Amino acid sequence: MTEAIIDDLRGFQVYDSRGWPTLAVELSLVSGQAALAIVPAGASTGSREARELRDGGVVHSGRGVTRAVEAIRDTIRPRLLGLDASQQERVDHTLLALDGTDNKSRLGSNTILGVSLAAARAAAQEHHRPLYRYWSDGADLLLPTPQFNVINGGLHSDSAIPVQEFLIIPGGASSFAEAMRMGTEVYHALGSRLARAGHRTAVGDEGGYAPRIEDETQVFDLILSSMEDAGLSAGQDIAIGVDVAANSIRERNGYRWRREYLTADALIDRYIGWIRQYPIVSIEDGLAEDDWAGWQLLTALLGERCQIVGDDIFVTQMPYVGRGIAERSANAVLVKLNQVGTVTETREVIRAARNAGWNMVVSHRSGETTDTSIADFAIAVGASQIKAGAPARGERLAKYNRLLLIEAHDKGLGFAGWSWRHSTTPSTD
Ligand code: 2PG
Ligand code: MG
Repeated sequence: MTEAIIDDLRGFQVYDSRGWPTLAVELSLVSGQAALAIVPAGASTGSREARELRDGGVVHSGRGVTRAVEAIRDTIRPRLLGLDASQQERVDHTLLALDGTDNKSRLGSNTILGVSLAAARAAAQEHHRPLYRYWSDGADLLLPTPQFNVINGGLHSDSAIPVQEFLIIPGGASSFAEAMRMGTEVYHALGSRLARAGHRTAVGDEGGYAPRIEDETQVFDLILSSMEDAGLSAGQDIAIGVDVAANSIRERNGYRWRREYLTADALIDRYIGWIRQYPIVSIEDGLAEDDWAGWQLLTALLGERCQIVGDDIFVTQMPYVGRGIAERSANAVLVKLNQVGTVTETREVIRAARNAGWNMVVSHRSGETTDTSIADFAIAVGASQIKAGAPARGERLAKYNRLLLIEAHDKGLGFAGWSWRHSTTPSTD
């Protein structure tokens, strides 16, 4: 393999989709190839996520990343110049050794991920391979089924709906392009319905609508009607998913659901009720990150017919994913590169999940940029799904459009569709 020797490396403070500072990393090779990576940031974060390096102080409410830029210049650059960017593990282990902490608190997960991704991009270019092919480990490549977030609640909007994300999942499509058509048609039908019903149609952080609706069953009904408006069969062509992001509603040992206080059992009962009534195929973070017993119960009761996805509980880190596999806490993992920090560590999680027969959903963050690495990553690691927000707003469409263009150019790729679904017939009991 040709070598991709790192010649220069530089960080910059740029801004994300919420107008907060974030880090861009430019990495160039001796050959003259140069690549750029920009890192995202979450709002509903797990407490065990690797730590970002932020400036603190008053400017940008403490969220500046000039210290990350300096860490690249003073600490990382001197050690990385001359290394081969195609040796991803070596690059990543060098970064981890320089950091030397358990949670990346010295250099920051944002700093480390920016460099790790920029190295991968530069190496792919040097080898004249699209990133998803460069990253692939030889498995059959599939375009992931999109999960479009069409209603934003929780910490992602001021809608006051406790559920953070209502997702529509067009797994009955035969191609990614058809999935986009279904997703956008339902999104537009939903916008019209909300407007007709006198709800506001302002959107939240991920491009989904943020209406003020008291009862989540009303949201499910609106989504179902919008699927009908678009001429789609709910449960067959397209289904529903939710990300409850239950960390945000955790209160003492239970959960705060608007005016009610619910135990984990009562919350799980509520989910069972939803699943009986609606074609819901995926529940993410139905319980909080510390509620391991609740997760086990949820998976035992619903895991046969529903995808149970762990995000904040696993934070894309091996010890937690390993425990989840051993304890059957879920049957799918949400994959966010910036929860752990390097491409190499994320791949370890992917390997473990794949060996356990778990589904994988590669995910954006609520604070995003036009960086499209996750689209390529999802294909390369064989993730059956990708979650990148509504089919609206440039930073969300950047990922979906990247997948559309890959599908158009590369006829060797299939589409995941419902291949990952636990039960393909709507439940009637
Ligand atoms: C989530 C993500 C992305 P955030 O909870 O799954 O939708 O949100 O980036 O705010 O953690
Ligand atoms: Mg989540």
